[in-house]
Amino acid sequence: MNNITSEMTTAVLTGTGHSIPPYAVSNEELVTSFNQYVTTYNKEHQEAIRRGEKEALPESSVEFIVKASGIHNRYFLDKTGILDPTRMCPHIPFRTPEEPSIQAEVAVKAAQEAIRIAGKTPGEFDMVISACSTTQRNYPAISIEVQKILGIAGAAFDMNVACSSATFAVQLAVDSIRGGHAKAVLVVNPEVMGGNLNFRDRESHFIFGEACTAMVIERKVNLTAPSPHAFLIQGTRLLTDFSNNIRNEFGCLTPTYPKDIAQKSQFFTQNGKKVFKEVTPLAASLIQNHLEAHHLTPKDIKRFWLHQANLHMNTLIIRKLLEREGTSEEAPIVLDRFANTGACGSVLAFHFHHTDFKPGELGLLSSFGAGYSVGSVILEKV
Ligand code: CO8
Repeated sequence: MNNITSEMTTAVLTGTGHSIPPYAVSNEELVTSFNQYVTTYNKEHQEAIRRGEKEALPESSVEFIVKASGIHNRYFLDKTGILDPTRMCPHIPFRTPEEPSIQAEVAVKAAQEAIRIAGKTPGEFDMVISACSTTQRNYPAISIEVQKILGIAGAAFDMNVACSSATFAVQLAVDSIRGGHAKAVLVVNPEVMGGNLNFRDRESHFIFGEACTAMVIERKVNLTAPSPHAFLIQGTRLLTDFSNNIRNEFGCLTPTYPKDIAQKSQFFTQNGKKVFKEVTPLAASLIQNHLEAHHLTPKDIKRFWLHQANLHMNTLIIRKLLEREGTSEEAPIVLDRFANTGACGSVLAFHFHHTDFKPGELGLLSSFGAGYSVGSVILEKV
């Protein structure tokens, strides 16, 4: 392959962007609201609890949340509804089809930053992928709405591989460029989670926060000037392994379910301990195998931008890969501020921690989550 042909089929990440919703919610605020709900519930059911017909609900605690997850804070589109112990669900006013949807709106904000950083204009793109865990509606695709708002030609589609959606979308974008189907791809990850979270569930009420990230992936031949943000995508690897340990039942058959099941089906549920035990080795071995396939070792990697679900998971993955403790420069953490932002986690870690790379240095973006699913992307600074 001559140089020009290879540059036309080589994919480069040239810009990332983000948008964070306006309302910060601290552990203290979440726990106060949760514990008010618990007090009211236990009071209302005190007779049944005394008779042993119902179990008293235990309180949540800030200390537990920090110790078990490393999370201190998260952001949501609304906090009054979430923190109201009689509601515990965000207030998000319904929008008519004539108005931009919430997911498209947050995606456009993140996309505009990524497009600016990449030094491009919307007219230069020919593909949009919206990749995330949450879906505001089934169709028309959010990506097509984003495409319309930004004025992008070509094709757009949505995909969902839960928390791994961003890395899976990177592989699709790279393959589209390699196959000649696209010249420049915009990937957006509009995670709007408030409606799927059960804020009355002690095990999961603290886990998630909302965010949107965006990535510009384009042909290397498009690169005209050196940029602190441009990284060659050396390789991608994906893995899935079916598990019910993280599940959201909501879908087109929900109206046919018995009422109590239909009601519960909207919520995220997980067996956190099992997920922790099973996904940690899965992610570490996929990364290790991916690097080996590229004749690399973890020691060749300057930085791992890992999925941001749990601080201890990331610590263990890095210890397994490097055979020693990692530093915050080797594996930056953003979940303390943003919590688990689904598909956005590893992209946020990249977005805030990549401008110190020198040409030739390597980094690795990895996400893992429901499915189970794991993705790995090797990036080389150009
Ligand atoms: N406050 C106080 N105590 C608590 C609380 C609480 N809030 N919650 C649990 N406890 C207690 C338990 O009752 C238990 O008590 P005991 O020992 O007396 O039985 C004790 O604390 C320990 O509980 P756990 O075993 O559950 O605690 P862990 O140490 O396992 O920590 C975590 C729980 C933090 C959830 C941890 O297991 C974890 O982070 N696991 C990995 C989770 C993960 O990575 N999930 C991936 C999800 S991302 C994805 O792909 C899905 C995307 C979908 C997004 C859409 C969202 C809407």
